[in-house]
Amino acid sequence: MTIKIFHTADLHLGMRFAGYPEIQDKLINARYETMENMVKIANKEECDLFVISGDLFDRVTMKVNEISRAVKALNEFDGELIIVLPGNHDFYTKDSNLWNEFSKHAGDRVMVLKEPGVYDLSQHHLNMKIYACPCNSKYSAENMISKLDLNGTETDDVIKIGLAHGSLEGVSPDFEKTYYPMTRKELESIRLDLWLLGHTHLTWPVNPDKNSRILIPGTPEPDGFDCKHAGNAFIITIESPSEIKIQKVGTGKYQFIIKEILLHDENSINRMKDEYSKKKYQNAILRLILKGRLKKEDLEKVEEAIKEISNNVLLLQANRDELNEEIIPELINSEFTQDSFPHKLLLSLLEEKEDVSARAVQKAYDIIREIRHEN
Ligand SMILES: [Mn+2]
Repeated sequence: MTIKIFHTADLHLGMRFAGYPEIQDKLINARYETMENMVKIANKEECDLFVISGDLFDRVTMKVNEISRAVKALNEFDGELIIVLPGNHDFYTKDSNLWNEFSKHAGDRVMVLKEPGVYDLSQHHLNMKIYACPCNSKYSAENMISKLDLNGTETDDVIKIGLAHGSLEGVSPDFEKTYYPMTRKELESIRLDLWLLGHTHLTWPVNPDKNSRILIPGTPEPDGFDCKHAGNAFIITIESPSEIKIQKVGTGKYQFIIKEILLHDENSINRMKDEYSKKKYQNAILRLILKGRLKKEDLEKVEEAIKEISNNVLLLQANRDELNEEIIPELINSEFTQDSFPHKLLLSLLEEKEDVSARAVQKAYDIIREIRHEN
């Protein structure tokens, strides 16, 4: 029997994006839209099982309407079962308002794996056992794998899938070891067919192959400039324990992009304008770090280009800290005392334009300013 799984994690519904007041509502909404979009993809791909490996929600204090909106999206799944693992942001406790409210809205095809343990899915028409390691607090120095009863894993011939949320050594940084730390060695030593993890927002492996047995989908909707991918999930087709196909699918709506651009003339300004006016950047939160030295009139053209790009992308942050006016006599006169050493030196270098490169003048100017600032 072929089983097809849609695997996601770390959607963080309810993330606030306070640093982006202009587009805050759009970013908050996008995460719900991505949830809906993922269910649509899973339905189109005829997945049997929809798995969320933790941090569906950003925090345990979600509003009732936010929780019901999430469940409503999940209830649209056409397959056999949706399983949700509480992560370290949406951890489970007995008095959890979040998960009690969630369960009120969830249909009978939605299962929250509240306690660590082995869940047999045969009553949901799936020849499969889930080894669940849910979180019960925000931080823990120990992972939940030790809580699992692993008797019988060697002989049992159903598909066995581990579900855990936490850091994986060498993949997701966890310097203080407070995020349920796991190691690959530890996971591989347990005879399960597959581990579906969550926690880091990066996708790992970036390009999974038929031998990948530990999977981290990363966040399906980018949440900041640290997220270098466009939002991913995995579709896993299991023919048998030895025949597993893994496919990465794009799921995100918005993307955060940082680019460093060196501007040296009008052409380079136009190239920048043309590139970032393209349709593919319409859903970008774009941070341009502009560098270089330009004539005064070209600096004005940069501002025009910035305006135009702003109209195309979702949000533009232009950093001009390293964009300066070109060195010309007027600039030297305005910055240095008449006939002082730097004034004389730089003007004479400018006069030798034929033999002294613009870069050399630039360097002299920068060094003089550096020394001046140190004193
Ligand atoms: Mn997490």
